[in-house]
Amino acid sequence: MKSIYFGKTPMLFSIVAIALVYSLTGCGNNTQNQKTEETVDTEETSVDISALTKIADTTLTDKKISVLVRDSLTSKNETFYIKVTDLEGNPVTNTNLDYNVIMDMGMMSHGGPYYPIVDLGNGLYKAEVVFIMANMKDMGKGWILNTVVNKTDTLAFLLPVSEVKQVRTIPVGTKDDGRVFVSLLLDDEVKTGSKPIDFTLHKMEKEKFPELDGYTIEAKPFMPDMGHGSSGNEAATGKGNGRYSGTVNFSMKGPWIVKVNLLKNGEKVSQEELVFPVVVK
Ligand SMILES: [Cu+2]
Repeated sequence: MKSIYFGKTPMLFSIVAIALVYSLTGCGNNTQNQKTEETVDTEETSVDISALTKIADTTLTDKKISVLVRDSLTSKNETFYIKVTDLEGNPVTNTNLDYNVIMDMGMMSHGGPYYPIVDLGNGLYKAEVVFIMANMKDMGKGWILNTVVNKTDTLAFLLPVSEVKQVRTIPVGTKDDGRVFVSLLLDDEVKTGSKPIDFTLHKMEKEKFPELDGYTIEAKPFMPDMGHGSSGNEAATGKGNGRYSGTVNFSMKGPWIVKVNLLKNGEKVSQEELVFPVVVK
């Protein structure tokens, strides 16, 4: 059930149970008995569940599936969480959970890049999706998260994905891979100093968006108002699975941009330089 649905009828999949749950605000609906005190360790950081906001939930006969986000979902590379509990709210750990995403734009539908689900234990699962655009008013249902429970039940959640404040995902043409989505994983505001800078790359291949390795990502901070850059920057190199990590140095407070180019064998292979704004506090 990993298919991505194109065409006018994206919801024509075999469904035992469908629930469309939508909440316009971060306050969530039916947020009773959410005792979320526990902390789950993942490979990179621990997830503080109490800091997450429930944006949607639905109930199957014997379990409840909730979608949790850190703040809200915007048009960029986003990590969010899916929680499985019994009807009393206790974690259910033996679920086979999978997911895919599709954007229903009314006249057409398309997918987007997404990473395989990660079982964090204790009924909590991590999903990571690059929302390559925001939901558009009066144009279809917008982004739909299909969660597949035990390979049989598909639950469709409407995801409220709004326009990102500072652009973090930009498509660019490349020499070898056609259109590539470059996603910067950096907050809108960061502190001064040297820090890691992470990217993901995905290309388009028919209806899919595979992870893209084999590049070096040059990331150069620049302060347009003052006409200077900084020293101590290191290009982002591949870590596998389309993930890249480098170092940038924001040497003073104020508005910066990060100028990004894709390189192969030291040669620039992206059609244009990408510009990501960052506010340094
Ligand atoms: Cu779209």
